[in-house]
Amino acid sequence: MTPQAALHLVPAAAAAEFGRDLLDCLRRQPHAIAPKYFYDATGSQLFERICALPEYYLTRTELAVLERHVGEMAALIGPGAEIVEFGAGSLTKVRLLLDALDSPARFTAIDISGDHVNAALAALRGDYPGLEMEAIVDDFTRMETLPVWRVGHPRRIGFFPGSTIGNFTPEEAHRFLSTASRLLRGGGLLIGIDLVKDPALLHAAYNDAAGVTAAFNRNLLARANRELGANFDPAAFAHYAFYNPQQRRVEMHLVNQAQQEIRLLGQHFVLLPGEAIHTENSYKFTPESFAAMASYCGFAPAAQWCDPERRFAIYWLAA
Ligand code: AVI
Repeated sequence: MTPQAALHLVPAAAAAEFGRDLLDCLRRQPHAIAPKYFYDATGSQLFERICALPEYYLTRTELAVLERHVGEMAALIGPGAEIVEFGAGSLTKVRLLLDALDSPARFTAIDISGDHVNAALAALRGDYPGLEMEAIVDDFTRMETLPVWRVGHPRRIGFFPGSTIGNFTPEEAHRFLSTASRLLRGGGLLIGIDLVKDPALLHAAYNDAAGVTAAFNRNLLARANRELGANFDPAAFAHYAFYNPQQRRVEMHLVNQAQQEIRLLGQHFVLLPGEAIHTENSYKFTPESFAAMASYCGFAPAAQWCDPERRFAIYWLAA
Protein backbone atom coordinates (compact mmCIF):
# COMPACT_ATOMS: atom_id res chain seq x y z
CA MET A 1 0.00 0.00 0.00
CA THR A 2 1.51 3.34 -0.97
CA PRO A 3 1.20 6.29 1.41
CA GLN A 4 -1.25 9.09 0.61
CA ALA A 5 0.27 12.34 -0.59
CA ALA A 6 2.80 13.75 1.86
CA LEU A 7 2.22 17.45 2.57
CA HIS A 8 5.78 18.67 2.65
CA LEU A 9 5.22 22.42 2.63
CA VAL A 10 2.45 23.41 5.06
CA PRO A 11 -0.15 25.80 3.61
CA ALA A 12 0.58 28.46 6.29
CA ALA A 13 4.25 28.55 5.25
CA ALA A 14 3.25 28.77 1.58
CA ALA A 15 0.86 31.68 2.32
CA ALA A 16 3.56 33.47 4.33
CA GLU A 17 5.97 33.15 1.41
CA PHE A 18 3.37 34.48 -1.05
CA GLY A 19 2.65 37.42 1.29
CA ARG A 20 6.34 38.22 1.68
CA ASP A 21 7.02 38.08 -2.05
CA LEU A 22 3.94 40.17 -2.93
CA LEU A 23 4.88 42.85 -0.38
CA ASP A 24 8.35 42.85 -1.85
CA CYS A 25 6.88 43.16 -5.37
CA LEU A 26 4.76 46.19 -4.42
CA ARG A 27 7.63 47.92 -2.62
CA ARG A 28 10.00 47.47 -5.54
CA GLN A 29 10.00 49.31 -8.89
CA PRO A 30 9.47 47.84 -11.43
CA HIS A 31 6.94 45.57 -9.70
CA ALA A 32 7.63 41.88 -10.43
CA ILE A 33 6.70 38.56 -8.82
CA ALA A 34 7.57 34.92 -9.56
CA PRO A 35 5.07 33.09 -11.81
CA LYS A 36 4.85 30.14 -9.40
CA TYR A 37 2.14 32.07 -7.51
CA PHE A 38 -0.31 31.59 -10.41
CA TYR A 39 -0.86 28.00 -9.37
CA ASP A 40 -3.45 27.78 -6.61
CA ALA A 41 -6.40 25.43 -7.33
CA THR A 42 -8.14 28.07 -9.51
CA GLY A 43 -4.92 28.96 -11.34
CA SER A 44 -4.15 25.30 -12.02
CA GLN A 45 -7.64 24.81 -13.47
CA LEU A 46 -7.23 27.91 -15.64
CA PHE A 47 -3.87 26.58 -16.82
CA GLU A 48 -5.55 23.28 -17.81
CA ARG A 49 -7.99 25.33 -19.89
CA ILE A 50 -5.09 27.22 -21.50
CA CYS A 51 -3.54 23.90 -22.51
CA ALA A 52 -6.69 23.05 -24.50
CA LEU A 53 -6.94 26.43 -26.28
CA PRO A 54 -6.56 26.43 -30.09
CA GLU A 55 -3.91 29.19 -29.91
CA TYR A 56 -1.82 27.46 -27.22
CA TYR A 57 0.12 25.08 -29.50
CA LEU A 58 2.58 24.01 -26.76
CA THR A 59 0.61 21.22 -25.06
CA ARG A 60 -0.79 19.49 -28.11
CA THR A 61 2.52 19.77 -29.98
CA GLU A 62 4.49 18.28 -27.10
CA LEU A 63 1.88 15.51 -26.71
CA ALA A 64 2.19 14.69 -30.42
CA VAL A 65 6.00 14.50 -30.17
CA LEU A 66 5.68 12.32 -27.08
CA GLU A 67 3.11 10.01 -28.70
CA ARG A 68 5.24 9.61 -31.79
CA HIS A 69 8.60 8.99 -30.12
CA VAL A 70 7.82 7.64 -26.67
CA GLY A 71 9.06 4.16 -27.65
CA GLU A 72 12.53 5.57 -28.44
CA MET A 73 12.50 7.56 -25.20
CA ALA A 74 11.56 4.49 -23.18
CA ALA A 75 14.33 2.47 -24.85
CA LEU A 76 16.92 5.11 -23.86
CA ILE A 77 15.59 5.22 -20.28
CA GLY A 78 15.70 1.43 -19.94
CA PRO A 79 14.03 -0.96 -17.48
CA GLY A 80 13.35 -0.48 -13.76
CA ALA A 81 13.64 3.32 -13.75
CA GLU A 82 12.22 5.57 -11.06
CA ILE A 83 10.38 8.56 -12.57
CA VAL A 84 10.24 11.93 -10.80
CA GLU A 85 8.00 14.52 -12.46
CA PHE A 86 8.63 18.21 -11.71
CA GLY A 87 5.57 20.51 -11.80
CA ALA A 88 3.41 17.47 -12.37
CA GLY A 89 -0.06 19.11 -12.76
CA SER A 90 -2.67 16.88 -14.39
CA LEU A 91 -0.28 13.93 -15.07
CA THR A 92 -1.59 13.48 -18.64
CA LYS A 93 1.82 13.28 -20.29
CA VAL A 94 3.47 10.92 -17.83
CA ARG A 95 0.83 8.29 -18.61
CA LEU A 96 2.26 7.97 -22.12
CA LEU A 97 5.71 7.48 -20.66
CA LEU A 98 4.60 5.00 -17.98
CA ASP A 99 2.75 2.97 -20.63
CA ALA A 100 5.88 2.74 -22.79
CA LEU A 101 8.43 2.03 -20.04
CA ASP A 102 9.69 -1.43 -19.22
CA SER A 103 8.65 -2.14 -15.58
CA PRO A 104 9.10 1.33 -13.99
CA ALA A 105 10.07 1.01 -10.33
CA ARG A 106 8.26 4.00 -8.87
CA PHE A 107 6.66 7.36 -9.73
CA THR A 108 6.87 10.60 -7.72
CA ALA A 109 4.86 13.70 -8.72
CA ILE A 110 6.05 17.06 -7.37
CA ASP A 111 3.73 20.04 -7.67
CA ILE A 112 3.07 23.26 -5.80
CA SER A 113 -0.72 22.93 -6.15
CA GLY A 114 -1.75 20.28 -3.60
CA ASP A 115 -5.45 19.79 -4.48
CA HIS A 116 -4.64 19.50 -8.14
CA VAL A 117 -1.80 16.98 -7.95
CA ASN A 118 -3.49 14.89 -5.26
CA ALA A 119 -6.63 14.51 -7.38
CA ALA A 120 -4.55 13.65 -10.47
CA LEU A 121 -2.50 11.11 -8.51
CA ALA A 122 -5.62 9.45 -7.10
CA ALA A 123 -6.83 8.87 -10.68
CA LEU A 124 -3.40 7.59 -11.75
CA ARG A 125 -3.26 5.22 -8.81
CA GLY A 126 -6.53 3.66 -9.95
CA ASP A 127 -5.16 3.10 -13.44
CA TYR A 128 -1.71 1.76 -12.41
CA PRO A 129 -2.50 -0.35 -9.35
CA GLY A 130 0.86 -2.15 -9.31
CA LEU A 131 3.03 0.99 -9.45
CA GLU A 132 4.30 2.54 -6.25
CA MET A 133 3.65 6.30 -6.36
CA GLU A 134 3.43 9.42 -4.22
CA ALA A 135 2.88 13.16 -4.52
CA ILE A 136 5.09 15.78 -2.92
CA VAL A 137 3.37 19.15 -2.55
CA ASP A 138 6.20 21.63 -2.72
CA ASP A 139 8.10 24.10 -4.85
CA PHE A 140 10.33 21.83 -6.94
CA THR A 141 12.91 24.59 -7.42
CA ARG A 142 13.97 23.77 -3.85
CA MET A 143 15.03 20.48 -5.35
CA GLU A 144 17.74 19.36 -2.92
CA THR A 145 15.44 19.61 0.09
CA LEU A 146 12.74 17.31 -1.32
CA PRO A 147 12.26 13.97 0.47
CA VAL A 148 12.46 12.04 -2.81
CA TRP A 149 16.29 11.93 -2.71
CA ARG A 150 16.52 10.43 0.79
CA VAL A 151 16.43 6.89 -0.57
CA GLY A 152 18.96 6.19 -3.34
CA HIS A 153 18.04 4.68 -6.72
CA PRO A 154 20.52 3.69 -9.45
CA ARG A 155 18.40 4.90 -12.38
CA ARG A 156 16.36 7.92 -11.52
CA ILE A 157 14.77 9.85 -14.38
CA GLY A 158 13.49 13.41 -14.10
CA PHE A 159 10.47 14.22 -16.27
CA PHE A 160 9.95 17.94 -16.84
CA PRO A 161 7.52 18.51 -19.74
CA GLY A 162 5.63 21.65 -20.78
CA SER A 163 8.63 23.99 -21.18
CA THR A 164 8.14 25.07 -17.57
CA ILE A 165 11.89 25.68 -17.46
CA GLY A 166 11.07 28.67 -19.68
CA ASN A 167 9.35 30.30 -16.69
CA PHE A 168 12.64 30.38 -14.75
CA THR A 169 15.11 33.22 -14.89
CA PRO A 170 18.32 32.16 -16.73
CA GLU A 171 20.03 31.89 -13.29
CA GLU A 172 17.21 29.68 -11.95
CA ALA A 173 17.34 27.51 -15.08
CA HIS A 174 21.11 27.01 -14.61
CA ARG A 175 20.65 26.21 -10.93
CA PHE A 176 17.83 23.77 -11.68
CA LEU A 177 19.76 21.93 -14.40
CA SER A 178 23.00 21.82 -12.42
CA THR A 179 21.25 20.42 -9.34
CA ALA A 180 19.24 17.97 -11.46
CA SER A 181 22.35 16.67 -13.25
CA ARG A 182 23.92 15.95 -9.85
CA LEU A 183 20.84 14.36 -8.24
CA LEU A 184 19.96 12.30 -11.33
CA ARG A 185 23.51 10.97 -11.85
CA GLY A 186 23.30 7.53 -13.52
CA GLY A 187 19.88 8.40 -14.98
CA GLY A 188 18.80 11.51 -16.85
CA LEU A 189 16.23 14.18 -17.56
CA LEU A 190 13.48 14.10 -20.20
CA ILE A 191 12.55 17.74 -20.71
CA GLY A 192 10.18 19.67 -22.99
CA ILE A 193 11.36 22.96 -24.51
CA ASP A 194 9.41 25.58 -26.44
CA LEU A 195 11.42 26.76 -29.44
CA VAL A 196 11.96 30.25 -30.85
CA LYS A 197 9.42 30.84 -33.64
CA ASP A 198 7.29 33.40 -35.51
CA PRO A 199 6.38 36.09 -32.94
CA ALA A 200 2.81 36.18 -34.31
CA LEU A 201 2.27 32.58 -33.16
CA LEU A 202 3.69 33.40 -29.75
CA HIS A 203 1.55 36.51 -29.48
CA ALA A 204 -1.62 34.53 -30.24
CA ALA A 205 -0.70 31.77 -27.77
CA TYR A 206 -0.51 34.25 -24.86
CA ASN A 207 -3.42 36.48 -25.99
CA ASP A 208 -6.17 33.92 -26.66
CA ALA A 209 -9.49 35.11 -28.01
CA ALA A 210 -11.47 33.51 -25.15
CA GLY A 211 -9.54 35.50 -22.53
CA VAL A 212 -8.46 32.46 -20.49
CA THR A 213 -4.83 33.62 -20.28
CA ALA A 214 -6.03 37.04 -19.12
CA ALA A 215 -8.11 35.35 -16.37
CA PHE A 216 -5.07 33.20 -15.43
CA ASN A 217 -2.95 36.34 -15.13
CA ARG A 218 -5.56 38.25 -13.07
CA ASN A 219 -6.08 35.23 -10.79
CA LEU A 220 -2.78 36.12 -9.14
CA LEU A 221 -4.47 39.19 -7.64
CA ALA A 222 -7.74 37.37 -6.90
CA ARG A 223 -5.63 34.78 -5.06
CA ALA A 224 -3.99 37.55 -2.99
CA ASN A 225 -7.49 38.77 -2.04
CA ARG A 226 -8.59 35.24 -1.07
CA GLU A 227 -5.48 34.11 0.78
CA LEU A 228 -3.94 37.30 2.11
CA GLY A 229 -7.04 39.50 2.59
CA ALA A 230 -5.80 42.05 0.03
CA ASN A 231 -8.25 44.31 -1.84
CA PHE A 232 -7.00 44.35 -5.45
CA ASP A 233 -9.64 44.97 -8.10
CA PRO A 234 -8.45 42.35 -10.64
CA ALA A 235 -10.88 43.63 -13.29
CA ALA A 236 -9.11 47.01 -13.20
CA PHE A 237 -5.89 45.41 -14.51
CA ALA A 238 -5.33 44.84 -18.23
CA HIS A 239 -3.64 41.60 -19.31
CA TYR A 240 -0.62 42.57 -21.42
CA ALA A 241 1.55 39.89 -23.06
CA PHE A 242 4.12 40.33 -25.82
CA TYR A 243 7.20 38.64 -27.28
CA ASN A 244 10.51 40.31 -26.49
CA PRO A 245 12.81 39.05 -29.29
CA GLN A 246 16.04 40.36 -27.75
CA GLN A 247 15.41 38.36 -24.60
CA ARG A 248 13.71 35.51 -26.50
CA ARG A 249 10.81 35.52 -24.05
CA VAL A 250 7.09 36.20 -23.83
CA GLU A 251 6.47 38.66 -21.01
CA MET A 252 3.17 38.88 -19.15
CA HIS A 253 2.19 41.97 -17.20
CA LEU A 254 -0.89 43.25 -15.38
CA VAL A 255 -1.33 46.94 -16.15
CA ASN A 256 -3.41 48.94 -13.70
CA GLN A 257 -6.12 51.05 -15.35
CA ALA A 258 -7.44 53.17 -12.45
CA GLN A 259 -5.85 54.48 -9.24
CA GLN A 260 -6.20 51.91 -6.44
CA GLU A 261 -5.24 51.95 -2.80
CA ILE A 262 -4.09 48.46 -1.94
CA ARG A 263 -4.17 47.03 1.58
CA LEU A 264 -1.90 44.05 2.05
CA LEU A 265 -0.90 42.51 5.39
CA GLY A 266 -1.16 45.80 7.28
CA GLN A 267 0.63 47.88 4.60
CA HIS A 268 -0.85 50.38 2.16
CA PHE A 269 0.23 51.01 -1.44
CA VAL A 270 -1.12 53.39 -4.05
CA LEU A 271 -1.11 51.96 -7.58
CA LEU A 272 -1.41 54.60 -10.29
CA PRO A 273 -3.03 54.16 -13.71
CA GLY A 274 -0.43 52.66 -16.06
CA GLU A 275 1.56 51.09 -13.22
CA ALA A 276 2.32 47.47 -14.08
CA ILE A 277 3.14 44.21 -12.30
CA HIS A 278 5.42 41.87 -14.28
CA THR A 279 3.96 38.43 -13.59
CA GLU A 280 5.74 35.99 -15.92
CA ASN A 281 8.51 35.40 -18.42
CA SER A 282 8.24 32.44 -20.76
CA TYR A 283 11.65 31.95 -22.39
CA LYS A 284 11.91 30.29 -25.79
CA PHE A 285 15.07 28.44 -26.83
CA THR A 286 16.98 27.62 -29.98
CA PRO A 287 18.12 23.96 -30.13
CA GLU A 288 21.74 25.19 -29.92
CA SER A 289 21.16 27.51 -26.94
CA PHE A 290 19.34 24.81 -24.98
CA ALA A 291 21.89 22.04 -25.71
CA ALA A 292 24.73 24.41 -24.73
CA MET A 293 23.04 25.28 -21.42
CA ALA A 294 22.32 21.60 -20.63
CA SER A 295 25.95 20.63 -21.36
CA TYR A 296 27.28 23.52 -19.28
CA CYS A 297 25.12 22.29 -16.38
CA GLY A 298 26.58 18.77 -16.46
CA PHE A 299 24.21 16.86 -18.78
CA ALA A 300 25.02 15.08 -22.03
CA PRO A 301 22.26 15.99 -24.53
CA ALA A 302 21.94 12.52 -26.07
CA ALA A 303 18.73 12.71 -28.14
CA GLN A 304 16.20 15.26 -29.30
CA TRP A 305 12.76 14.96 -30.90
CA CYS A 306 10.74 17.73 -32.45
CA ASP A 307 7.48 18.27 -34.39
CA PRO A 308 7.66 18.75 -38.18
CA GLU A 309 7.16 22.54 -37.84
CA ARG A 310 9.95 22.74 -35.26
CA ARG A 311 7.78 24.45 -32.67
CA PHE A 312 8.56 22.28 -29.66
CA ALA A 313 11.33 19.84 -28.73
CA ILE A 314 11.81 17.10 -26.16
CA TYR A 315 15.39 16.43 -25.05
CA TRP A 316 16.87 13.36 -23.43
CA LEU A 317 19.69 14.62 -21.24
CA ALA A 318 21.85 11.84 -19.87
CA ALA A 319 23.24 12.56 -16.38
C1 AVI B 1 3.65 26.58 -17.49
N1 AVI B 1 4.23 27.43 -18.54
C2 AVI B 1 5.15 26.68 -19.37
C3 AVI B 1 3.26 28.22 -19.30
C4 AVI B 1 3.99 29.03 -20.40
O1 AVI B 1 3.58 28.92 -21.55
O2 AVI B 1 4.95 29.72 -20.09
C5 AVI B 1 2.45 29.15 -18.41
C6 AVI B 1 1.55 30.05 -19.20
N2 AVI B 1 1.50 31.34 -19.11
C7 AVI B 1 0.61 31.82 -19.93
N3 AVI B 1 0.08 30.82 -20.60
C8 AVI B 1 0.65 29.69 -20.15
